[in-house]
Amino acid sequence: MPTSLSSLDYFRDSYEVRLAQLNEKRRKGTKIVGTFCLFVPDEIIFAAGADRIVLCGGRTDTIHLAEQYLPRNICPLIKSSFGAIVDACCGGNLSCPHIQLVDVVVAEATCDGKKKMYEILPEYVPTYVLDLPQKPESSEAIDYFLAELRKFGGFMEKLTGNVLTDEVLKREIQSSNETRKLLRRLFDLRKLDPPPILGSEILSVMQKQFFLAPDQFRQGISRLCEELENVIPEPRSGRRIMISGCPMAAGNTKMSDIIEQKGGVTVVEESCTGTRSFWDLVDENRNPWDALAERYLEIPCACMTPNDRRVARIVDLAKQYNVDGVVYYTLQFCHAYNIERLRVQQALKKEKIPMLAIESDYGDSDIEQIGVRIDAFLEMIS
Ligand code: BJ8
Repeated sequence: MPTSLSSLDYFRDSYEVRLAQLNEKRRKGTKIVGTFCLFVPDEIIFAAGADRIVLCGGRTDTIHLAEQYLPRNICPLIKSSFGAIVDACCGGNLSCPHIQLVDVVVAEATCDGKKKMYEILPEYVPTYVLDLPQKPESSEAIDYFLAELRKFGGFMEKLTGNVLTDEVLKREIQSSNETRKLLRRLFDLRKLDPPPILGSEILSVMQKQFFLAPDQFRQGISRLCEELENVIPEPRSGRRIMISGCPMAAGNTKMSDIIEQKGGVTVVEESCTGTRSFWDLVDENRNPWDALAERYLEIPCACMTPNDRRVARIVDLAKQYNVDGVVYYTLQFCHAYNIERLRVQQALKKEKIPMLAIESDYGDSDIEQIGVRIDAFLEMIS
């Protein structure tokens, strides 16, 4: 679909600029951390004087490589990410050049598939695993997570040789909050009816959030907000859809594309490539470690139990964005999101908000069939 938004060019060009920046930083001795999940706080990495890039794979072409090592029946995000690493480390091929840039992977104990993949990673790249309590609302969880974050801080200090002070950490918290507030401003614009921008356009921007440097990303988001606020953009009409579920990592725009090719318009994504990454701020008036532990433990990921917070958030977002329907998106074999679907469906049903559940991988073979189901869903809610 054609776009008239010139600020999106900034994001298209930003990739090469960032790659050059990362190479230069490495040359000068800055440590680069690769991450796979929102639960790893950027603030700690930056406060220790390192940089970070996200390594989550959204592409199909590395999956067959991963399948030589891992079972086929695990989620495509894990296979795609692992395949890129194997390709780079064993084949020397840079199907994804990012792994060559990182000094260490900071992984996290979330779903079983990722946890087990992280046990194999040290054969290819140094890996540190941040542990997470699985019941974030239990009374012991916050202390446990706080201790884990402090341990991680110690690890980062050793890696970089820098001392991680509270003062610098507070500065990084402010910086990350600034990004979160800007994203709120951007997403608020999507509440307009019709929205001024397509969901697929927003997704391509959000997929760069944890790859670009924070100031580089903020510059682009500011420009985009200003353009959407000041230039009267071409309205994007269609049934208003929320996508809720698994992350859509760079390379995977399948769901968003199908919805918009069929005439719907995605107005919000309840996802780690959507609201989950920025909705809540870190409290700037508290001890920075306590504030980080509290905020990060509140990320409503389906790997946590119970996860009432997410169910409530989805209903709230559906109302705030005045959606006509929710497409519940699960990556194939992601049991956490797949099983949580039932509770989400029940909560939405109570509010009379229609929902369509779709489970898919990164391949093309089901595009037509998903299209037929989306067509029928859009017709039903019109
Ligand atoms: S905070 S959603 S980024 S764990 S890899 S859980 S799709 S089976 S990515 Fe995630 Fe952190 Fe949670 Fe977000 Fe399922 Fe696949 Fe596991 Fe996945």
